[in-house]
Amino acid sequence: MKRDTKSQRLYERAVQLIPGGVNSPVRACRSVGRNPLFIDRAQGCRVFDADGNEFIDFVGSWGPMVLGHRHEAVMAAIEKVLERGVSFGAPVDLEVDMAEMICSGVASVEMVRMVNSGTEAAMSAIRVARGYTGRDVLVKFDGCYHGHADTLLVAAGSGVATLNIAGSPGVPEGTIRNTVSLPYNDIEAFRQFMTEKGDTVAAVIVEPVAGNMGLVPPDPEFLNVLRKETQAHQSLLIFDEVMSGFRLAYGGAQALYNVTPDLSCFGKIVGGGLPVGAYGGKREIMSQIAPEGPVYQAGTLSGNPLAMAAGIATLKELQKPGFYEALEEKAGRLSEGILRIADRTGVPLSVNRVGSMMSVFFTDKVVRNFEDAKTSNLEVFEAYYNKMLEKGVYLPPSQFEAMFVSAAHETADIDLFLSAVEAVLPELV
Ligand code: HOZ
Repeated sequence: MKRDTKSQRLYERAVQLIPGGVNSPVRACRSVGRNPLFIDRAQGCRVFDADGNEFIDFVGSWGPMVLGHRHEAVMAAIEKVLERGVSFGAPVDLEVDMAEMICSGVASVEMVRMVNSGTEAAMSAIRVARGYTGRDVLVKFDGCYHGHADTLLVAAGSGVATLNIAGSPGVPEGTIRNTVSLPYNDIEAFRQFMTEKGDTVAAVIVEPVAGNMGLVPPDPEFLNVLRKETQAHQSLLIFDEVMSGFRLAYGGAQALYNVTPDLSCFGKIVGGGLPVGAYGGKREIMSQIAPEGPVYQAGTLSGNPLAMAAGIATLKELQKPGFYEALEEKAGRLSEGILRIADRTGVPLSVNRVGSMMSVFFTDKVVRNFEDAKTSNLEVFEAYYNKMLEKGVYLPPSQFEAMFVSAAHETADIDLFLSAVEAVLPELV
């Protein structure tokens, strides 16, 4: 790996003008003890930094790049729409096409509203849930991250966990007074809360497969219990599928686990790498949103033709026969390979995986919730991250993030990752 001279010079400029030198905190690499590499370009499953170093990319822009970078169909779709313009602030045919694709792809979604980020999707879904039910209380789960809207910055995962920020200054106590966070996968704690307070609960929001405390799958009955208890108390169940949507199955985690939420949030993949978010669900709920109903939500660039074109092109590729099966085979090869090597080298680690999302935790515990995830040895994770980077493997710079396999990863790329792990793990013991 060549010295990161150009990245360093860019960082020195950036840090003068942008908080932490970055426009989103985790990518600052603070938790892995280094300055960030500036990425110059990407192609397929590879990224190339400002100094010309080449890496196999397992960040995938934090999830959107499920096809890999610069997929020909996505690039062609963007180039074609550029001939028409970039933003009109008016309805565009592509928004209807996107709405039809989401509603036909996800059985629980009868109506959908496009926004510009996962944060907007989650905050809007919560607002319409509160407007529809006339209730205020929101239940979330420790370690889940649903964006940085004030009401959600309670025991959050992702960057809040990565930087070990207790809540967040600037969020008035009154704003989070109605937010309750319970342990993920703790069925009894949830049942007890709903028994006592269920009739005050507007909504329960959950990552059906948690990706923001590292990857943590739902226990077999967890999602079913959320569904039953919310139904019993006329609360709404919101699946935050910003990360899992269209990644774990075309119909999302809700199709994989056969649990039907009232509202769902999407992002990342549905924009094909361009800024996007979406929320949708039952018609009787979504009809509460302005201008059809009184719940207000707006966005100048919502439904932007560029993002719609990139998202539609991406979803069309996901519809092709065998797409998810091929992804599953490659991701399974990776997770099983890592475990085999760990067994041989005696490094205490556990791997959680659902489909093409996974995390390596440096703990001997099975990681079922945020407290388990926090038992991971963060010093070992830091050493693992930096040694893998030296070997040409670009990982999420945080124990509390998931890594992603894309369709652009070939078996050879998976085996290069495993060769790097084979070399690196013994150095961590
Ligand atoms: N929400 C992103 C991952 N879950 C964080 C990306 C960043 O902060 O760079």
